[in-house]
Amino acid sequence: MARNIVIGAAQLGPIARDEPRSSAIARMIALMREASGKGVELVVFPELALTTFFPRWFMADQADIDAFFETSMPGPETAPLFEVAKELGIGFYLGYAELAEEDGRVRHFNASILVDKEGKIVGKYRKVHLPGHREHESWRPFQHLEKRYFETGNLGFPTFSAFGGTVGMCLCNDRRWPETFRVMGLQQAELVMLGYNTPVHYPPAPEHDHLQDFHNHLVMQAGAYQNGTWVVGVAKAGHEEGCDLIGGTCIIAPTGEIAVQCQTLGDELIVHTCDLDRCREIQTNIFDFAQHREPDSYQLITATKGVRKPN
Ligand code: CDT
Repeated sequence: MARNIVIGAAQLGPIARDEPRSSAIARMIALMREASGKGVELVVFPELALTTFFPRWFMADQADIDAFFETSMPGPETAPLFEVAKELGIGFYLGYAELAEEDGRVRHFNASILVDKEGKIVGKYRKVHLPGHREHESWRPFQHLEKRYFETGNLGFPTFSAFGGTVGMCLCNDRRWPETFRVMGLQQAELVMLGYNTPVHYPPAPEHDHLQDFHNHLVMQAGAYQNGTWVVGVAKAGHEEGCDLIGGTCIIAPTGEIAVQCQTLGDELIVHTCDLDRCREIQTNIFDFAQHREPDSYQLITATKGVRKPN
């Protein structure tokens, strides 16, 4: 018997620096209504979906930075997204910049939430792998200041029981690290959702620019197959404030095959019926962890951050 869930991957085109959250949310609501008409139960939106990708600018004034963050979720501006989702009986994944008061201080995270069909937050994730740099680097055509504006996520990679299965989340650069998927795989993930903002141009190694789409799918397909899980990767795409972002939003089966993929670099919804029971095809065979993993031989993975000298 199948354990089907109809999933929508809702790619967003560019969001301008001066585009208000109300506009981005109206675009997301339009995609959500389209998804509802197609029987979707869960919609996945991109990373930092409420604003432009602000780490591309150096900002000295903390107030200017904080203007891109949410202090509550839902807040006054995001409430309509929750209300429409509840009205339609659709769950969603949303990436956003989170400003939290924790341990007696203000914290900044690149976060995502999972919201159930009743509009209740049932899962939260804070980005672990923050790419880019900390200081202003004037030689770059645009900055990538995630290391400056965010703290490393402090929630690990949890999985949650939701939507009739076991689901996990990550964000953008996390997808490039096999550890991300494996930690969730070890918690029986059947679906991993992730949003991304990936520039076509990578200033430190421009000779790889033509490989951005390839690397995007390569890592997500590998993560899906090696852990026998569905992966839904959703882009903020297109020409945003002078910077080209890749598209390639897709839904990947536990076999590593792309089931469906966006065709544009704008707002676009793709839909697929994902049978969570298909995870067993991989998880009880080639990647039956209990039978075939050899963790004693992997200790270096958690024992060191960088490389060590060869023997
Ligand atoms: N948002 C994000 O993590 N983007 C990075 C860009 C490359 S590193 C500067 C990514 O891994 O796609």
